[in-house]
Amino acid sequence: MTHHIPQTMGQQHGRRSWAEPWKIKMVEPLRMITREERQAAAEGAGYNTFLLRSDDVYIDLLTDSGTSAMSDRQWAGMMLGDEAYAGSRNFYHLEDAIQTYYGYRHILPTHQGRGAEHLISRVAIKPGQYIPGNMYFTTTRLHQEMAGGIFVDVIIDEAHDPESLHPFKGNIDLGKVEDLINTHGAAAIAYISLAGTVNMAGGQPVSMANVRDLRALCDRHGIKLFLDATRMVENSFFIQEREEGYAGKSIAEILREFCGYTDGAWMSAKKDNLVNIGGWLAVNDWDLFEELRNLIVVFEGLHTYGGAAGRDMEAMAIGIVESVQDDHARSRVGQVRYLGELLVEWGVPIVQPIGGHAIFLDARRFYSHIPQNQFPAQTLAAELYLDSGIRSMERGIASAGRDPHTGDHYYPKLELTRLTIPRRVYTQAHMDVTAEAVKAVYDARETTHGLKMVYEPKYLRFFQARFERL
Ligand code: P61
Repeated sequence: MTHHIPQTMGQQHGRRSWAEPWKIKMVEPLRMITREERQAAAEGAGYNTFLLRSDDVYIDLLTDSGTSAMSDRQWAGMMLGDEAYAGSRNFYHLEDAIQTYYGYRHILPTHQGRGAEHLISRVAIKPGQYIPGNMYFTTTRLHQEMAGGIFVDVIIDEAHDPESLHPFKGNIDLGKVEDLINTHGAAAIAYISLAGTVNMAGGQPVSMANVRDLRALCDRHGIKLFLDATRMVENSFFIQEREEGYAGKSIAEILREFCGYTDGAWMSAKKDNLVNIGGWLAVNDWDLFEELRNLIVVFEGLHTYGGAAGRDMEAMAIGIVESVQDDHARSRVGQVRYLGELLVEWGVPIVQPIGGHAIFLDARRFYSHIPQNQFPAQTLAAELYLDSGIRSMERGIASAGRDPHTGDHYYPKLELTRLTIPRRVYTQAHMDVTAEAVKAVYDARETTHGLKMVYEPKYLRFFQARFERL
């Protein structure tokens, strides 16, 4: 027998290892149920991972939204909640953190990201106007459509190709925006909707050069540029790593510069900002702010709490400061990358380059024998759960929904299953278990059949749809 010398993660990559910049103070036990119980749970959930009880899940990679572990500082901050109806001190802490790290002037807290999307869509879109954006996001596009707007995808073509290795696959194709302006006129554009690390494309970043060029284009035509800042910290990490001139700048400096090219932002604080619930909306223009500040009292709450408790605003303010630390960002994206590199090494098809918050399995290549209208990505999420109790999320035809004008399915080029890594929650061993489970499902791919949808809700159907096995 040859003697095998074990290697650390760092040694496998020819470098020194790094570790998470925290240690664990409190744990939550996990439970694994039997294969028979998982079969019953999957059937009961209509093969939709959103309908599973979390008690029936072993490793939960459904989402990185609201699933982060808070720090001891954040929990201490929760005890300092000032639950006054008006003018809570925690609001001013949050306002200060957003002004300092994101750089926007006027801030409104919301209950979560879609609360902010609702308000900005209502105020900034006139019925019939176009909203060019770097790939759709489910809630973002729905609020734009419900405000009477027409979303137009202007992301670069490479974003729709899971095998393209373009380093900034979240970039907007300025030519596509110019074409839209030439056809309809600048007045027909409500604003440009730019997202950092584009979720549906696989967590792909936008370069600083791209946002700078967009700013210039917007200035030439008098169009506003709004940012979905949900995962902008992770986007800033990729700029630091990949873009010339940024290796020596901190994540905080990069974030601030990037936001500085935009007119405002909405945020799901449940991601980068390391809280379990919350969001915010921020703009620089006073008149726009006045309108938003008035509307928020109708839908969210008074402008100094929006949809949040004082304690939650405090946790957000502290989370913002923690999130922009370079070692946090590196270990966060590094853990995602660790899982992805194992899968790439084993020949499992995933979206590349590996993104910031999740591994996206390419269900089209994974199940090349299952046609898109038999929901290959939904099938893969169900199979992974049945194999190992790991919960993932469909990001393909079910998520894309239907065109509101024709009623037909949207047929997205990307048919993906997302393994989303919560921040500061799981260990490297959980990533190993996950990688091996994906490999087992991949090895059994040829005998797997697709699904049919048997119940379809009207809005955001993927959340509550039910399926049966074919
Ligand atoms: C997620 F299946 N994301 O990724 P809210 N912008 C962006 C998001 O990623 C985002 C929101 C706005 C979730 C939760 C979720 O189809 C789904 O705080 C880039 O969730 O309201 C949320 O922020 C909305 C899961 C949302 C979904 C929609 O898991």
